[in-house]
Amino acid sequence: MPITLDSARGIFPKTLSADAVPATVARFNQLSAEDQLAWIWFAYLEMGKTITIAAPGAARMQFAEETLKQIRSMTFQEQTQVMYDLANHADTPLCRTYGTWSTNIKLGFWYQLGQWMEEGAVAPIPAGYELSANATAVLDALKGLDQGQQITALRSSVVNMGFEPDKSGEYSRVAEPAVPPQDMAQRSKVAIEGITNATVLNYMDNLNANDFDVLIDLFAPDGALQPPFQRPIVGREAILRFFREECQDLKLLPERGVAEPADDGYTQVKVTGKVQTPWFGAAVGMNMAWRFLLTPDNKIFFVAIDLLASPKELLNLMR
Ligand code: 45D
Repeated sequence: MPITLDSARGIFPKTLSADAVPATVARFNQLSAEDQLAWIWFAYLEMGKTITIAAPGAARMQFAEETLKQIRSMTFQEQTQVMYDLANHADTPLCRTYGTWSTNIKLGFWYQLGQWMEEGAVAPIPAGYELSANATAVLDALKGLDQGQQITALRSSVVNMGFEPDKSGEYSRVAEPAVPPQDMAQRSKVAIEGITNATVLNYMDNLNANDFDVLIDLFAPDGALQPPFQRPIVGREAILRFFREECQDLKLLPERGVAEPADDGYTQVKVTGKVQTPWFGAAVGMNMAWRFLLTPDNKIFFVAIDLLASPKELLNLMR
């Protein structure tokens, strides 16, 4: 059978990803806007008991600054309306602006609003507020997940807010500036038990060094990358943009893997290990798998990144 993107997506089918995350997000999406906002607030408080979010850098925040200033100068009632609009995906100028922002700018925006809500500068969730039975059930589901899964669910609730840019017609995306790649002298190299494939090792090292121009050369021209719970991003140009906009300062800590021949001279490689996000640093290690399909000349035809169902999955390298 010739290798296609669809067949590539099915390599290492025994990999168990954290289905509880999309399940929780789907339940969250069914809640009313009021319930959604309160739910995020309680989830955020719950999370804050064990881990702290890192404050976003100034470079990241400059893009949200105008909007944040505008919100801060509003009455509590207006502020609440803005938050409802965001949760309702309303078609307002502010929701359109929000829709143009990259994930990290959206997270930084809410980080700031959260701080202001705690300080009382922005309309808080009223003291003694009681979550609806529905929202409580979804919150309980979230509490049952591991931390890596919790932050993934929380992130997607933030990313999905605002007016969908696809519906805005022409729009320009707004992302923080790309950081320069890490200095050669400061780079470290990963070691992966069971893996000597240079492409896989270079993938990890260049992503860790924010060296996206070198990283993208590891991909075949029609190569694809599939982030957790998303459809594949296809082609070098789109993947490079994704790396620059969403993948700065990640820390990949691969641990072990297997490499096996596949059809047509291709090689399939599965690696498992941890990933840390700059938002939480070493406090949250997400259990991840990378499933690579490499061409005969050792270029990445496909790589899927999966959030794993449990730490036990770190040891599952079976086909
Ligand atoms: O609505 O190899 C309030 C790829 C209340 C690339 C609030 C990758 C009201 C290739 C609390 C104020 C990227 C795929 C809201 C690897 C309200 C590759 C605020 C993987 C919203 C390995 C809420 C990378 C707030 C991965 C402030 C897996 C919420 C990265 C903040 C994963 C939530 C990163 C935050 C994750 C969540 C980051 C900061 C899951 C961050 C999550």
